[in-house]
Amino acid sequence: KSNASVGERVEYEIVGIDPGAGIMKATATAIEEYGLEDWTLIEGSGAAMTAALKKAYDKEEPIIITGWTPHWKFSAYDLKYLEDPKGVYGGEEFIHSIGRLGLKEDLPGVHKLLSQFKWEAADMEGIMVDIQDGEKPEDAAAKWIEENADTVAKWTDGVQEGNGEEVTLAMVAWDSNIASTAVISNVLTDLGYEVTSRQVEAGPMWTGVADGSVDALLAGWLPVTHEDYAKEFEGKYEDIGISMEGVKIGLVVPKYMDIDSIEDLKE
Ligand code: PBE
Repeated sequence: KSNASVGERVEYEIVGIDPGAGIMKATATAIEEYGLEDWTLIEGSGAAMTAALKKAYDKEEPIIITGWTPHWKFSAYDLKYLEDPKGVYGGEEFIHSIGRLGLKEDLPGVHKLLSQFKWEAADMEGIMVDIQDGEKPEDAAAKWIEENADTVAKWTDGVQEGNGEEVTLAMVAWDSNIASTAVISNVLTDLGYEVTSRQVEAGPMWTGVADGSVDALLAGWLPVTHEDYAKEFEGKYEDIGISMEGVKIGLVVPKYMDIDSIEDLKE
């Protein structure tokens, strides 16, 4: 068994997430570019992926997942990205706040807040860890806001308060997006807005902003992850600004696996 290839040991499966995620599209491209025709990308969800990761990790079994940073899994487990010499997953990614057209005119306070919303991977990861440890997203967000009043004061600087105006944020149940949406919802609520977060799939998240049925999304990962969505809806949304730099997507494995590169999946 020890002579078995990585492919044999994981049954030629890469554990993916929801089919609309950019990382799924990138992984389909990786399978093509690296000649991994024998491999299957399994569709599921972020929660199913982390459950599979926990199960394998606890038994020190091999597993390959579609992973991204920031994410609590890197705090909970010793993991590594597989090198991607062909650059299929891009390099440094950025998280953009994307608003519907007309948001600035209709809800200038919300627009200004999003244009000033900027934080670090460690901030988001701390909230993700608390949620993973069992805290409700709104409680973890409230705690973070309390402990980071200076940062939040920069976001809200000069922001017009609300008077019960409704704001709808579209989000996908990615742990990272749950954290960011909880924080911004909390800040907007404190400012006097009436916030609804609408959980959808990635495609509908972008569609909702583009057709104006939701006000904004906080998980616009660019330039690579959501490139297709950004192109498809070009001109139908406003890129309000970058909330986080230095984020990343790729194939992730436990450090105890003796492979380092996506090329090692091909034998
Ligand atoms: N993610 C988290 C998303 C963007 C945010 C990396 C899973 C995606 O792949 O589309």
